[in-house]
Amino acid sequence: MKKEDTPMITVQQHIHNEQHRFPDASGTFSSILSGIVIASKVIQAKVRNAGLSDILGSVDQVNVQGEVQQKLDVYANDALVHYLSVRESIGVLASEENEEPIIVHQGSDGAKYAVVFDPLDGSSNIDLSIGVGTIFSIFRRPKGVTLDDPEDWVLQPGDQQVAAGYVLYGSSTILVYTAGQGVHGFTLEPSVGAFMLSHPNIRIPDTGSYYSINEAYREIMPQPYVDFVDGIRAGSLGRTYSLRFIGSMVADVHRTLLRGGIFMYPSTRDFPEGRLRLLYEANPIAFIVEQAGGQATDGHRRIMEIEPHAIHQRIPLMVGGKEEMDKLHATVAAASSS
Ligand code: P6P
Repeated sequence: MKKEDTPMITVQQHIHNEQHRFPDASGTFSSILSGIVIASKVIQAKVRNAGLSDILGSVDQVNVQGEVQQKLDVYANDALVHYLSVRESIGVLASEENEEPIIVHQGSDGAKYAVVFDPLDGSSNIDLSIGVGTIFSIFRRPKGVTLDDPEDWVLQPGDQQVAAGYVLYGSSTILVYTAGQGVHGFTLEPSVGAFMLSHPNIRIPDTGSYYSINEAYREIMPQPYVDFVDGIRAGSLGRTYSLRFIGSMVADVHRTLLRGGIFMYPSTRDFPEGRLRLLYEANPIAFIVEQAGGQATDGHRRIMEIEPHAIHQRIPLMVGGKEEMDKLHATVAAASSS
C-alpha cells in the first residue's frame, strides 16, 4: 500500500492504543483526552475566524493573573470546562483563568483524575493572527485525598503527571501529547474534522540552530543567562544560531521540539520567580520535552521535581536539546561556584 494510501491513525485510535497503560481506568484516559480534543476543535474554529466575528479584543475584565482577559481566553476556558466537566472520571479542574480549582462530580467515587490547563497561552497575540496554544496536564487523585481538598488533587510535582500536552493553533492546528510513552503529534485535517497522526515518536535533536529568549530583558535577567546567550552568539557551541522569539510559548516550544535549540524564560527583575506558571505551563511542557529526549529545568532543578505550593505559582523555564541545555547548566553552575 503506498504511503499516501495508508489509512491515517486518528488521535482517538492512538489514545485507545495507549489505554492499556492505564490498568485501573477502563476507557478513562480515552474519555479525558477526547474531552480535550473536542474542546480544542471548538476553540480552533473560533481562533480561525476570530478576525471575522466579534471575538477579538478584551472583555474588559482582569483575570486572576491581573491580565486583561481576551474574549477568546474566556471562550477557550468555557469550552474546556464544559467538555471536561461531563467526564465522570474527572473530579477537579484547575485553570489559569480561575483563581480556585473547580470541583466537578461532587461525591462521585469514579472521579479519580484532575486536569490542569492554560486554555489559551499567548493570548496577547490573538488580535495579531500569531499562533496561540492550549496547554494541559492530567493527574491522578493522590491516595487519601477527597474533594474536600481540591487543591491537593493538583499540587503535585510534574513527575506525577499521567499525561500532558498542548494544542498549537498555528498555520495548522497540531495536538502534541505524551502519556509517558513517547511524544506524538496529530494535525487537524479540517475536511475530516479529525486529528490525524502526523508526527509519531517526536525526538528533540541533541543540537539545534535556534535560541529563543526575549533579549529585551537582557539588562534585568541574571548574568549567567546573558553570558550563555553571548556565548552562543560568539560560536561557543561551534555553529551559528538564529534568534526566534514569537511571544507565544507553545509556538516557541513546538519549534524547539521539532528543530532543537533552546527556549528560555529566566527570572527577571519584574518577575523574580519567573513569569511562566509551574502547574499549567512548565510541567506539561517539561513532560513533553523530557519524553522527547530533551531537558526542562529552572536553570538548576528539573521542573518535574519541584513540589508546587500554589496553583498559580510562577517558575523560570528553560527547555531544549541536550547540548544547549548542558552548556546552559555549565554556565549557570560556573557562575554559582565563582
Ligand atoms: P514576554 C504569553 O503571554 C506568555 O505567557 C508566553 O506564551 C510567552 O512565552 C511569554 O508570555 C512572553 O512574555 O514577557 O516576552 O512578553
